[in-house]
Amino acid sequence: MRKFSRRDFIKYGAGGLATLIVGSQMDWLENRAQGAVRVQTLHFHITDAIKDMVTQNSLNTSQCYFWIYKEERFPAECPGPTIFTTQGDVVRIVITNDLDEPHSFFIPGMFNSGPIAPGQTIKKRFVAKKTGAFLYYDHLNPPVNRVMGLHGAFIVMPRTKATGHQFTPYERPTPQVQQLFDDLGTTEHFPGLSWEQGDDSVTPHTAPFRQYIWVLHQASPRLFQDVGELGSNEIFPADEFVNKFLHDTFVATSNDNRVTPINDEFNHKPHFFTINGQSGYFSHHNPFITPHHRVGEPVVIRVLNAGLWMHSLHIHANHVYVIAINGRVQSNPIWIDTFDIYPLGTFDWLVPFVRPPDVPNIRGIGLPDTPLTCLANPRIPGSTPHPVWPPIEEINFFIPAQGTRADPLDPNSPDISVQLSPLCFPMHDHNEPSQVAQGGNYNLGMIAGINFTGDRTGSGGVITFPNAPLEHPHNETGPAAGSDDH
Ligand SMILES: [Cu+2]
Repeated sequence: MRKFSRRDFIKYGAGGLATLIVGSQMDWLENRAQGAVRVQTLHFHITDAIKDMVTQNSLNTSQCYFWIYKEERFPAECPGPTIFTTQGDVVRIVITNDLDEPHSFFIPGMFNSGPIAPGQTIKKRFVAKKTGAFLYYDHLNPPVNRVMGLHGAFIVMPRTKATGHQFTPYERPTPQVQQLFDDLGTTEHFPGLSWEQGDDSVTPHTAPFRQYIWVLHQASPRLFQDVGELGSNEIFPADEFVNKFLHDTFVATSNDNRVTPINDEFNHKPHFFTINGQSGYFSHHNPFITPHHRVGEPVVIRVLNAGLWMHSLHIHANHVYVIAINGRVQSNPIWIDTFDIYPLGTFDWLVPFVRPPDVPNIRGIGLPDTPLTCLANPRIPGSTPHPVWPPIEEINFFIPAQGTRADPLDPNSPDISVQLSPLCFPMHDHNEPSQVAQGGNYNLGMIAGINFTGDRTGSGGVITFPNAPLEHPHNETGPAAGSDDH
């Protein structure tokens, strides 16, 4: 049930996903693997919130009601904060249920709070016994409570690496995945850094253990409102929820997503498709979601589907290795650019951050060697034949031309030129309905990207393209940094 008196408001596009590290110190943390708040105990409230969605503006109000896990030091958001810990660590958690029906906190195979009654606070502890990327969620009245927004990511890192090997994200990687990580930064195929290596000597510097968490979700303002408006002792029927979410008749004519009042004709299908609660340009330009790295700086992306909808994520610029599926480390880490994920599914990608394959070279697409030479460009004064990489023509190009004013008659109006740097590539979902928002706003859906900010594998040493973000998400000086002995 909705609690108007205590619900939170979520401002859209506020930034990255809040990150918490719980438990003891660990090697990868001491290496500044994650910029995050360190805590000994998680303090969660199960509560509700109204969020301004991606299409919200003063003419077209567009809000959605959610149930959320709110960690007490962070602003309200769906999903809940990403929690990092290390295998073997004890996780302490205090959870209060501020809503009017029983809720829970559940991590498959690791922890089950059991039902937490309305108004009740529980205090528990558990051991993070296996490595990997897990969803934490409310598993009561499935899938209603989870899909209403009660979910987040729980990442367990290995305490050590195997002797004579490089770090992987797993306690027991398969030999094939171990080989892949051992090859990063040590072979001709993967020049640059290994996953566990950072570099403080450059600006912006490169953190070790580069890792991104993508929690996928779909939001239906009409359906979530119906759940929120139930009486205090009522439980929304799960089969009705699923049926409306998936099969309600599509109505394209209403633009009314408002929580109050809402158009009775409006359908119950999802209208918003999010990664870490963001979509469209908010996710695409967010360096906490879209990796921004140089060639030779491999990253891991953990993808977790908290929703009810299947997605098929397609990443450009690099093929990626699928190193784990649904928690299982792969013995055949296939090399792909598109991969399916189902409700409650997870997969881990290793993005090698090799030179983008559209750069012509001698050995073949994406392979490391000398780039071919391009002709002089007659449109660029003084252009002479030069290697096609680094992409100096692209990164030095402006659209429209530099110095173009918003008002051509006013020399003091803003320069509206945009530099084509860093080199940006999309990641989008091939399940087409997810590319829109609110039934039709294209490119405001489930998209992110992969951006190349430089190259550390060329003969000229480490180079950085213009406009690389200075605030690195996995950096102790990042916006979420801090510590707490709560
Ligand atoms: Cu594509």
